[in-house]
Amino acid sequence: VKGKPIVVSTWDFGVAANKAAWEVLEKGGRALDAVENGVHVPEADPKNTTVGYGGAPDRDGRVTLDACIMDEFGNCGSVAALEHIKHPISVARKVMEKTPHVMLVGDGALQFALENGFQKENLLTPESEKAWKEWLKKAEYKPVINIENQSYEGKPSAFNPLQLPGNVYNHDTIGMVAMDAEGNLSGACTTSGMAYKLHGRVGDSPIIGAGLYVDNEVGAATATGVGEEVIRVVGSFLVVELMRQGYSPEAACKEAVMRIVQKKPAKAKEIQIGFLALNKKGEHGAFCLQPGFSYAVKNADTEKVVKGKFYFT
Ligand code: SD4
Repeated sequence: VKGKPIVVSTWDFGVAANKAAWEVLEKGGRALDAVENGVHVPEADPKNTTVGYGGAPDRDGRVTLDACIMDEFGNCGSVAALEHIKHPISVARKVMEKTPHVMLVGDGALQFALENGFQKENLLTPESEKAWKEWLKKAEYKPVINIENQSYEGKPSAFNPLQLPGNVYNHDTIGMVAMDAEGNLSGACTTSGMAYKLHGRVGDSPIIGAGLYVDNEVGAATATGVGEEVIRVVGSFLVVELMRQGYSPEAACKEAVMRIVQKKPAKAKEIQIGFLALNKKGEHGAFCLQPGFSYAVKNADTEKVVKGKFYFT
């Protein structure tokens, strides 16, 4: 089945990322190349403090990145707790293509990246270092949920030229899923993780099935928000399996959110999680716990930001 190319990605910073993905898709390129190209944008943006370069560090001041990628054949690659490399998504792709493994972590992932020609860089920007030092003054020596979101609330977004009025400007992981002109699906997910997390903490984003899942027969899904709760329900895999059973993308995302609410009702009230899905027909949808989640859509006819529906009002 030939498809009409489309790319969707989490949050309003997805607009710029989608543009880069679209450059590949509109030329008839592969969805895999599109999503890699797309998420490079927030990874390289120092103003984006939740992905790649400029990402908030862990509590010890180290920027540790998580990313994964998955293609239409079910191939996948992932890196977790990777330091010093600006584009973890491309290291994840190399793990997928050049090794018999799916996942490399920490020092091993860095060693592999350096052997494959990636440059070692300092990813801690002066701004992110300053914010971390500010946090250290009170230093609640535990991860703070979505602290990165608080600094954005109510402020105009630096990322989104298509701002939604009344939106809450929170951002975290970028998850992107796309369909190319061949009708094939791929996805990518990349993040600096929870701000001021314990050193060594890994979220959902690099975990295949949790932060991202692609099944070329059915659809693709990705997640954003507090990774621990997404891992617990293997969220993105769940969304794709629900689409297989006939759920629309939005209904599948809603059901996955409900699973989290049912399992941890008290916890669910305090956190944000959003799922975003795309099916084989090119239909997309999202659902999240709290207001404030948005996602960006681009195809030949449209470029827009859509507000995610949410459970808690
Ligand atoms: C994670 N889903 O690591 C990512 C992003 C995040 O608060 O920091 N959420 O859990």
